[in-house]
Amino acid sequence: MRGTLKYKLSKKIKEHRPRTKRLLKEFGDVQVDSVTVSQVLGGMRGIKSLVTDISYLDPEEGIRYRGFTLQEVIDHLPKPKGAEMPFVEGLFYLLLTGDFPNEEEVMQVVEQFNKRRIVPRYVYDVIDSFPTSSHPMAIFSTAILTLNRESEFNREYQAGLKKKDYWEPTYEDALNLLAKLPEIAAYIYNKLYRKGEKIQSNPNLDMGADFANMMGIDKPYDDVSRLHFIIHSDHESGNVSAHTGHLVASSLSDIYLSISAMINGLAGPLHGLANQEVLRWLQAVMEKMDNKLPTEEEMQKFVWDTLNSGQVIPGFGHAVLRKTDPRYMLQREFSKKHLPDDPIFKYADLLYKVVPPILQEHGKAKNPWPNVDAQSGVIQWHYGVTEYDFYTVLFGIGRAIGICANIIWDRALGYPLERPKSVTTDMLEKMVGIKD
Ligand code: HAX
Repeated sequence: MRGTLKYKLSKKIKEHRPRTKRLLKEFGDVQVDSVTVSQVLGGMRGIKSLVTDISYLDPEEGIRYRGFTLQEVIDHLPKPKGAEMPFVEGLFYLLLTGDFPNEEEVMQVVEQFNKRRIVPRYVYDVIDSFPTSSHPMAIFSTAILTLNRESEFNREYQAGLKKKDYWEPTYEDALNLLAKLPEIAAYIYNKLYRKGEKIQSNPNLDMGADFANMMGIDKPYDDVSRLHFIIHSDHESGNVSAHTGHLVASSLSDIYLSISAMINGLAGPLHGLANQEVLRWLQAVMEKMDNKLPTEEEMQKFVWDTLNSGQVIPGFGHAVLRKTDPRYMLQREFSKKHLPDDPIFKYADLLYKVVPPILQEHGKAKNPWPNVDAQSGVIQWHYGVTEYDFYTVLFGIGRAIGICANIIWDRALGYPLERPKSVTTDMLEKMVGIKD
């Protein structure tokens, strides 16, 4: 066990535990934040009430994983031979430990994932029983849920597990699940859109390359997958998917139940589904334009038409960010290098120019800039994944990595059952003095 990710993690956990314990014991009454009526009625925006050391989202700068910007993460994680993007398995190591793995350490994680990637037959049966008209996110969530019978955590909990050891079987469950997600996703894709042709997983490949293999798409789709999974993995713990995963896991539901739940949150159009909505929106414009690139004025009109009909412009705005999302910029750079002449990229780039000033003039959105979802579908489309209903499944594979890392640490640090308090409207009216 010495030298493995699990060993290193156990050392990090031992070092970290006294910090949480001391904060609770000596400083438990220190005030962190206060809460206003608009926050209570406004989706708890900005209330500081969660802890995670895995990522931090600065409104102006964007996400940092373990203190590193995405560019630093991409520059410093080891890469497969000849690849432009790093091992996704190395990212999991970084998120869990806070350290960049060396080549040997990353290869150990790749091997761990490879050993655990076989998907039980009954999962395929459940997927096959869905009508082909089902949304892939519903199938993905159910397939993950079905795996709950495999949970080591449940088995050990039933047998009488000590609280300080909860993280260990949770770690095993997390690896067992993450290793299977690419195959489950590719199977769903092939069932829905490729008449059920199944391409076998290749145990000699890393996660990104094997996913490209099972999707039947040539290079650089392996790098597209690595980039996609890495940049979508975590965005602090208050967004809908991360928070759902954390909340469900706080009742000691296993990883399978928790990740299935977070996938359901990700499947909403204001969250992860926005990446499919962007493509749907662009396709509608392309149809109206007979595939010609609109002029700036024409594009402005399409944007205003959407706003005037009371709909949001998908891929723009953010609950926390107040600048262009660095995840958007990374994908834009990738697109400029690999698909500069792609017509949909040109459409998306025109939107980048046209939408922010319109949203500013419209005067509602606090952040007029593009988010991650404004670009991710454009790249997928270019490499042949044109079935945009599938895009959020890809997001889900990435997001599961960060949420699993968070849940393992939640268990290691003994974070309790989550239970905020609610009030009634009457109570609020009394608090502000408009009712006796
Ligand atoms: N187009 C039009 N109106 C927008 C807008 C957009 N892109 N973004 C925000 N607004 C509107 C809101 O609907 C809201 O209107 P009302 O006051 O009438 O309700 C107003 O501006 C204020 O909203 P906000 O405070 O700026 O934004 P929120 O924190 O409430 O919501 C959202 C953040 C991301 C949900 C929002 O910007 C949005 O709906 N964007 C489009 C959908 C999208 O791209 N979602 C993906 C976000 C990234 C992500 O989580 N990916 O998974």
